[in-house]
Amino acid sequence: MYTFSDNLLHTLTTARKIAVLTGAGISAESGVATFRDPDGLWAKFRPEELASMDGFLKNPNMVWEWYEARRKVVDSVKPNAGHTALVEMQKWYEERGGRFTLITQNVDRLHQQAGSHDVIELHGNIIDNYCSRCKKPHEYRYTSTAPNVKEPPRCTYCGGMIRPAVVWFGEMLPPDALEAAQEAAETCEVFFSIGTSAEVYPAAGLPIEAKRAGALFIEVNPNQTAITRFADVSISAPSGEALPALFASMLAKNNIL
Ligand code: BV8
Ligand code: ZN
Repeated sequence: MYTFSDNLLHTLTTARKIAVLTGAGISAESGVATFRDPDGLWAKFRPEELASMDGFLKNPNMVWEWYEARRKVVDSVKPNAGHTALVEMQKWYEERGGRFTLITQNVDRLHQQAGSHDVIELHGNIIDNYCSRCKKPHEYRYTSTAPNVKEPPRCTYCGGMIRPAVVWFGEMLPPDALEAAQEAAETCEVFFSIGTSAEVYPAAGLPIEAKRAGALFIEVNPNQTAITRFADVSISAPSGEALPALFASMLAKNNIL
């Protein structure tokens, strides 16, 4: 059973500008492996080997198969109670004329599947594909029924290798997504960092930018991270439990307001 201070609940029920950054941890309770937890995706590999253009060019089939294996997981899982709580919070604030900006590093689209709207995807998504040479979008889609594709398909326009529409290490983030995320961080009253180790930049800089701009910084993570020491409130719990409990406490507090 989680209890939250009256002060925190008062702040959350009276604030009208909220920004949230999520990472792989929010999808963990759906059954999607995180990156840096001991059993994480990268426990077996180094990120540069797989999630980078160099890695892809050096070993296209291995990188392609890694993404197909992840697509298979993403295709089979559902959003969890943490995703759903964020959908309900977005609705609650918007019904009161507030602004609730959801920024994610995740590429699994579970936030959208749960019902969140206007999700800012800093690192792209694992569903779409495009040509690594001419950049044209490619229609390939992973499906659980189709025979597994062992190497990157070829572009119908230029013959280039097709790649997943994620942002790899060393690649710029989509400028409009990054700009929208920074604007939300700089103007919000409350900033949540949920399920991220805060090791990957520029995403990891957002919570600090928000705090510097005067926001209340709340971290939700069962483990310590690189930014836990800056958090005003640290909720050391799995997001699938903590977020529904927090939202329920907000509603209870609000009903007596
Ligand atoms: C950039 C998409 C400008 C692909 C990802 C050298 C050359 C180039 C760049 C750099 C360089 N050195 C450093 C950099 C910058 C680099 C960077 O930050 N590197 C780090 C490792 C130091 N950044 C970049 O390259 C970015 N681009 O800077 O461009 C530029 C360009 C050229 C040259 C210089 C600069 C691009 C970064 C994007 C990389 N793409 N993913 C894919 O998914 O395959 S990153 C990858 O990490 C995922 O997107 C992931 O979301 C992200 C962050 O990881 P987390 O989400 O935090 O996941 P993690 O496993 O780490 O943590 C999970 C957390 O959840 C844990 O804390 C755990 O405790 C918690 N948890 C577990 N269970 C739960 C839970 N929490 C709550 N509830 C639970 N139940
Ligand atoms: Zn092409």
